[in-house]
Amino acid sequence: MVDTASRSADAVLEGPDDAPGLVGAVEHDIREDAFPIKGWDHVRFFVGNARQAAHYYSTAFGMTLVAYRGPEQGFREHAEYALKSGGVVFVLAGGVTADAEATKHVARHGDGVVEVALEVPDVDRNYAHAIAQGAIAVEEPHDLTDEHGTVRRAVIGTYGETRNVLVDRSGYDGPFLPGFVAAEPMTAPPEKRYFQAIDHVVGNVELGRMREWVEYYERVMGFTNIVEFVDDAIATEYSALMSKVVANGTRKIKFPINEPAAGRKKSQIDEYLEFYGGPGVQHIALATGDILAAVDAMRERGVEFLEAPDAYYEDPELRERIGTVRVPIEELQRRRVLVDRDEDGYMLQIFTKPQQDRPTMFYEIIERHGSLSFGKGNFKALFEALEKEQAKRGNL
Ligand code: TYF
Ligand code: FE
Repeated sequence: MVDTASRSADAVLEGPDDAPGLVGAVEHDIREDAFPIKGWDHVRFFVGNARQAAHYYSTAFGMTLVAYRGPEQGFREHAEYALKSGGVVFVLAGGVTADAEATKHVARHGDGVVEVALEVPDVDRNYAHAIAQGAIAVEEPHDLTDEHGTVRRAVIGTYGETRNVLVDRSGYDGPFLPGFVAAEPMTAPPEKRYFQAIDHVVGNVELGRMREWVEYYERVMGFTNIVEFVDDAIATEYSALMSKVVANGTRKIKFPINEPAAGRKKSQIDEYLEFYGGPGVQHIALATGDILAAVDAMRERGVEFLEAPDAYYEDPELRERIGTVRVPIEELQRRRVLVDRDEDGYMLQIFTKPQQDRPTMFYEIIERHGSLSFGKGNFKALFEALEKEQAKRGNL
């Protein structure tokens, strides 16, 4: 297939995708780690109609189709579309047959994340360490090869039916993974990408099981618990949840894990677990250098965001807590962008509404300025906005 697609995509996507400040990364030598990770590789979704989903991520999220594999390449079960925005790579896989893996997964869960893939220097070493530490074995290390080279890959299990894939792509120079062919963008890529890196990927797990999954990542991947939100932080009179964040040494890879907690109302996490049919990925936070432009462009293209009330912006306590940020508060208010500050700096964030028919997965857009915050100062306003939507669905 022609090369112009990957060339035009690269032109749009050039520039630093992994500036450490973008995702709150810190100086750290991964050679010291028992489970070294270079960064996020990609996120793979099973969806009901991959062609149409790829079009939505192209038009509404400003992503660019770079690669494809399906029946035409001899993969009879699935049609898979790989899209990029800077360093963010999503793979949307849809079932072509009634008994395809994706078809069955979608019947149970609706559209959702099945694989969170991490790039590692040595798949065999990471896999061996993980298994020795009690990781759930899914696929042993193996090679994927085509005319562009070889990718080494292994898979371990995590919460629900979600998996962590380990990838070493140092021996490969093709459009995405062996078996994929380069593809033309579906629609003209935007002049400026809306986001360029994954900041964190959040999992929802059953009541009482958060600690277990936090310990899993501590043991298997050598992660450390960097933040936690216990009942008093989140389980106010509002929808209750508990959350702990584990991260690798560079802080590039951050996995918050939520569980429901008893509150006055049905937890947003319970709603997710009910409609997804078990644990899974709740949200992906996408880092941007310009959240105002991103939100404007995405709204214009039909993406719906949660709306913080005017009271949030007019609260003198907020202005006191936040101090000066790069734009007047009115600019944030106009777009319903939230802001939080900690001892290291500040961050701007906003959340989409669920992005599929079921009230399950959604996205966060985040612009960090020194802070490694997860938006604790915004929980009250955020969860009130979230519950307004939950109530509209009759699930509160
Ligand atoms: O990732 C986080 O922890 C924050 C906080 O429904 C959060 O973004 C937690 C739950 C939720 C929305 C945001
Ligand atoms: Fe988040």
